Amino acid sequence: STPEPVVQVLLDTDWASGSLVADVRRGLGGRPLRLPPKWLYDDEGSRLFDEITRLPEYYPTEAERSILATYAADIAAACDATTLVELGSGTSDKTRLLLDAFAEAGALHRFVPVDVSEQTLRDAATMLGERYPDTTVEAIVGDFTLHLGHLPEGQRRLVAFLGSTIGNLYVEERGAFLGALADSLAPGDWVLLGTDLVKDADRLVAAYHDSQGITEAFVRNCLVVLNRELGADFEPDRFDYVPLWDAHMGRMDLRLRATVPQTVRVPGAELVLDLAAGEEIQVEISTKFRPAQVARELGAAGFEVRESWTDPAGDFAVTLARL
Ligand code: AVJ
Repeated sequence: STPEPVVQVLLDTDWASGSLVADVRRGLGGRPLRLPPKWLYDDEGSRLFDEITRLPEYYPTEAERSILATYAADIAAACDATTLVELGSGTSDKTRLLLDAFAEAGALHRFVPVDVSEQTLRDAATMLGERYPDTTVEAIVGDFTLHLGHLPEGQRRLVAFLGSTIGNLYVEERGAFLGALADSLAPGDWVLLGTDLVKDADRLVAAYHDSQGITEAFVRNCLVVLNRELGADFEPDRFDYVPLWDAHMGRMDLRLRATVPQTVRVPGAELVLDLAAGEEIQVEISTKFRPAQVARELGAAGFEVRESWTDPAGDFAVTLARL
């Protein structure tokens, strides 16, 4: 029988005691009002996100999957990694395409999925341990913005960061993240980065304003999280969902706009929020990249692009770079 996967827990199990309070104080304590997107992913948020990935309007998931399905063998052949780390691995769904290719090539010894959701991670780790008996699974329950220093040492590492999750970071956060990643790796280690690409505004807006209202429910859920975790009294019905394409910044900008003037109490963060009608809370940005920009941002952190693959429509890119 396969050994139980090793799961290292670096995250506080009590959400509210962690960085949520600090994030809310910082984000809602002044103007502009904003919340970091990581708080969208409680159990309900993760479930809604999973639904989003199956929406006809939401093209990125399928585009990235098709790239990995077509080029996983090329990726495995292009790099000499023996450890695959996946940041924000979730269900490790698309990763199986990579793991299959590496299994074929025969060099991979270890898979290290990193995710904030402990249950999702445990389930994925058990499933992968059974499916890839020759690969040691060492899962880490952690936050990729905080715990890069805990990546396993030794062996040649490939760090996969897929799904265009990097696009949820502001440009200065991306710089800090890639810099910290480079610091935690050694020369010769690899990164595999998934990035959504700039395209027609109509398609971009449709991808974040689906006809079934799933994305709207996903974004609105952050208010429910604050109510539950911090005892806040947000009334989600008093906000409109506003998805904007910001062509100048090259990003989707997902906001909640107060429809009426209101006072919201957030006791867990010792905060009282007076909102005028029309005031907006920015909940998530989703940056859309140009290939040259991906290379530039990787390059600024010391990574050199080896190869980049796109789907036939050119909607999405997967880029392999070496430190
Ligand atoms: C996969 C986390 C990058 O920005 O497209 C989807 C999140 N938000 N619909 C994205 C998301 C609304 C998604 N990420």
